Amino acid sequence: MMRVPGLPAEDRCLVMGVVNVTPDSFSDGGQWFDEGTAIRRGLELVAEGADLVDVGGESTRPGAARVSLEEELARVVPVIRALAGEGVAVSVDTMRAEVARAAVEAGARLVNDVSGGMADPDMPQVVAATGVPYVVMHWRGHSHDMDRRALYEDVVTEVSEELAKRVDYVLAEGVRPEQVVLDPGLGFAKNAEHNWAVLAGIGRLAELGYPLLIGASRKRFLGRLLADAEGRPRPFSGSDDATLAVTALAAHAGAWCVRVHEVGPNADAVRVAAAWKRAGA
Ligand code: PMM
Repeated sequence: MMRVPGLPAEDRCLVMGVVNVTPDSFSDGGQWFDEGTAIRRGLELVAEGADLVDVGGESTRPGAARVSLEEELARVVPVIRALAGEGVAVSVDTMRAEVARAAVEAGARLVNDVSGGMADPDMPQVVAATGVPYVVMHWRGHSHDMDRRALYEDVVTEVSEELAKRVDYVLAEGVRPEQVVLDPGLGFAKNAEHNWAVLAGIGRLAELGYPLLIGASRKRFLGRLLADAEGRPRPFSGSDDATLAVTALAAHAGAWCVRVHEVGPNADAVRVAAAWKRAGA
């Protein structure tokens, strides 16, 4: 497995547990909004086997409006400080350079930027200065209108080319190659068909030469796959077993990390995938 400096080094895909400190995230909206609850949830995820805990204060659910900088800082910084103080490897899910800087000061060990440095032009330089790993996700615009940007001739080729351009850009801004982690951004300007193609194309995306993070957990395309006889999508909470299947397959295909809401079963799945791979090596 690829090693990323400053983060747990295991011979298997890592598991990143999600703590959304937001009132409106699409999959666990509002559940962990209170600061104390968010901290307890983070610790619970670690006890269940999370290698990293991803703390976010801005919802990226399709159609979501943005929160103010002040509000985002107030939501995430105390939670990050508390979890980092307990020795947890925390990542901050933010598109804002100011939030990334404050989060790293509070103890965050990774910056997870769903915009891949596109939303805030200061982000790559701030990340370069902190030296922490940086998740550059494939993104074509803010959530309020991302669905209309879901247009591709060949989604794997285009995501790969666009990610390569983002990498060139962030490296030119001073980020070092060993800081970079790539993420194809399932559900971000991608419909269900695009998401499946991207998952099937993990091997090609890995050819870019950077560790890959995959965030499929509870996303709409899983609910659609599992629709009932009337075509009604399965609710988010009913797609955790499907998430688990994606985790096992993604880990086997070489993903460096999976970002999930229910950590325990996914922590088991990455161990199954690692044993399977080892036996076949
Ligand atoms: N998805 C969401 C939020 N942050 N970060 C990365 N790197 N990759 C993702 O796929 C991703 C992300 C949206 O999901 P949520 O609202 O359930 O957190």
